[in-house]
Amino acid sequence: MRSAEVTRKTAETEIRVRLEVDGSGKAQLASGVPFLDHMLDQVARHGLIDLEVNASGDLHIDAHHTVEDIGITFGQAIAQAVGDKRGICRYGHSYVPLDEALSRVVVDFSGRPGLEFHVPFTRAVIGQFDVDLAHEFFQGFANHALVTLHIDNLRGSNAHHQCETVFKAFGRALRMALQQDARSPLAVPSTKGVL
Ligand SMILES: [Mn+2]
Repeated sequence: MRSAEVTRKTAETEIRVRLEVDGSGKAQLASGVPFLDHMLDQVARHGLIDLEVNASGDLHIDAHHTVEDIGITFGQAIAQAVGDKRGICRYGHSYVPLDEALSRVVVDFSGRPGLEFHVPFTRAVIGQFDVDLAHEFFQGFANHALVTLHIDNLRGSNAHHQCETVFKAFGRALRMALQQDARSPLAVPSTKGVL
């Protein structure tokens, strides 16, 4: 069972993430940020990850700390669930459209944190959600899952669609990268022997 449970508490937020990598896409989400719940639901569904997120954060200030810290905690949980990365495919990529919008996400479980985030949002907010926070989520994730992550929105005029295609493609890319490689079930996929 590739699963993990991580609780992370700071003066700003308390986050609990439980996940099962080889799940069926069930999600129980209570981040306190409804649009983020909608995005995490996409990651679970399209990544086929069972995902529970509970958060209480300093939303009276804004959603910044909560969204960033959920990215961090989700990244820690993925790293814990995946362990030494033996037998995983390592690389994953996906293109996802939603009407006029198209995004591409490429991930490498390289052991090194890195984020390239190129999403020219056409609006500053989606509902109540500050679009800057999408970057914060993925930066937190990349830093703590220790992945190289390239995120590009290639096209799109509706900011909700732009954001949703990014999260869906992220889920799909995770699924591909974390899949067990049937041809190489015991090897760490690196000539270094370690990831
Ligand atoms: Mn939507």
